[in-house]
Amino acid sequence: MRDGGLRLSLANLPLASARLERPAYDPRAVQIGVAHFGPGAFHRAHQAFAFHQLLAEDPRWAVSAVSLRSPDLQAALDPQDGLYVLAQRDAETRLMVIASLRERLTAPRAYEAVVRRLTDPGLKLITSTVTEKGYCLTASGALDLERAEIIADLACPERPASLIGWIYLGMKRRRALGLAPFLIAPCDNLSDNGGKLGRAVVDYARRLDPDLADWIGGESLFLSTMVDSITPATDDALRERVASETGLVDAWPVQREAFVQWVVEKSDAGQQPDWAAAGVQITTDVPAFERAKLRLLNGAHSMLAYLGLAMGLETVYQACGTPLLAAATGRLWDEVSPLLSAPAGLDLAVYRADLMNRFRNPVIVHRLSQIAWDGSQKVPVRLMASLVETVRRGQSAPVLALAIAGWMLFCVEAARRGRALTDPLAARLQAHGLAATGSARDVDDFLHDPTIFSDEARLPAVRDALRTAYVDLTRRGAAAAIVQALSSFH
Ligand code: CS2
Repeated sequence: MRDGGLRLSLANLPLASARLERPAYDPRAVQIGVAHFGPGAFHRAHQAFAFHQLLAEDPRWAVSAVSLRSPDLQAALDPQDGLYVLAQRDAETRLMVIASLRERLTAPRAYEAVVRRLTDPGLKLITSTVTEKGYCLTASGALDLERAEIIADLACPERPASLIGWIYLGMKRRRALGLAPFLIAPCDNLSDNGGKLGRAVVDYARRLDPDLADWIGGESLFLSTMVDSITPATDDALRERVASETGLVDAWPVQREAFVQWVVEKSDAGQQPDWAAAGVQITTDVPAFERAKLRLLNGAHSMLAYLGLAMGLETVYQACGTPLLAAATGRLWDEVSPLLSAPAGLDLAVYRADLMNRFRNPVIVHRLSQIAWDGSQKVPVRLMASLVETVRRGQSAPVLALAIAGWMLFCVEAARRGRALTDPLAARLQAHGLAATGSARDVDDFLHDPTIFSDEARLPAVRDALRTAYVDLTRRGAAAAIVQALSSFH
């Protein structure tokens, strides 16, 4: 960060250049109606922006940003009165100051403040971006009772560490106070995210307070949502640009593409905002939107990450500018498309064309290494689910198989080179990697790990497709293996 510059804050906002778009509401005159768990860059570029738009119409929907672990957000934004700059990057860049995060809390050192927030009668909604691993689920989708956070939370439910533990505690306290429950709208890249989180919370509550579990389970409190906007990590270039173009220093601005979509399940439960004023689409068919996004966008992202990194590339833009990977992306979409039914209003052919344009946005520097994180949580839902369904239809999907094999080889290479993996199952993946010999047996080792894959991934036809892809990849390298996969489609 620049030293000595004027810091972004409510008091300094009038001093910013005209380039900075100001909020259309008075940040001092709004009330908190939402608690968001996991306020990383994605939340701040996406849902916090939606609530920022909504606040111009209705002051009851400001956000309390609750970090489950890291104090970094609070340290960066408290001196800025919660303000930060969102750079919307396309042919033209818009710089907007977002003022919806009216409170920042770091849960481990602010238990009482978080409880107070969750039991505030004005609090109506919880949203979350805790990534796939934050749901603490086993490979088959049940609450993972062996996860360290869940073990700790069950032992000490008044001092939770997980989102699940916090929802339970908030519900318990609200019920005791005779307050209505809040709604919960999780915003992670998982199909049926509302259903999954709801079942995990009820399962957790069942072990502590069966009566409360029935109460939570009996209401329709969990809304599934689909969220989408490509959000590269913040870098110094962005900080510099914000400072030089606005005249104010922001310790932690965020950036995203112009495209932004939030689809929320239609429901009459609880008190909900005027979603349309927040730019949100309401539908009875969230699963169809989620499937299309997860399998096409995120599936292609993960393929580009593992195969692109193997080819020495660094960004999605570079990868899609490489004819072989662009062709593999189109082929992966051909493999996946028959498994999808388009939700009303979504034309899959147009969606695919739009996706390719988004991937080719030259001003978005989206690092493949960022996408490669947490593969054990992403690969099963983005890629393996499609491969299993294709195989069950008696068809083949060589590019999907190559993408999954690409992840396995990525883990093996990391272990061999002593490179740390960013993944909640890093230790297990490293063990698989160190045991690898470069033969088809490596695939079996990954496949048979029940913490990563469920039974269906162990179908013989899935295993055979992965063995072929993996051996090809290790022997001939990514480029030749892609050529081979492209030539063997159906
Ligand atoms: C990406 C997503 O990092 C990743 O795994 O695939 O973050 C992706 O950019 C978003 O889901 C887009 O909405």
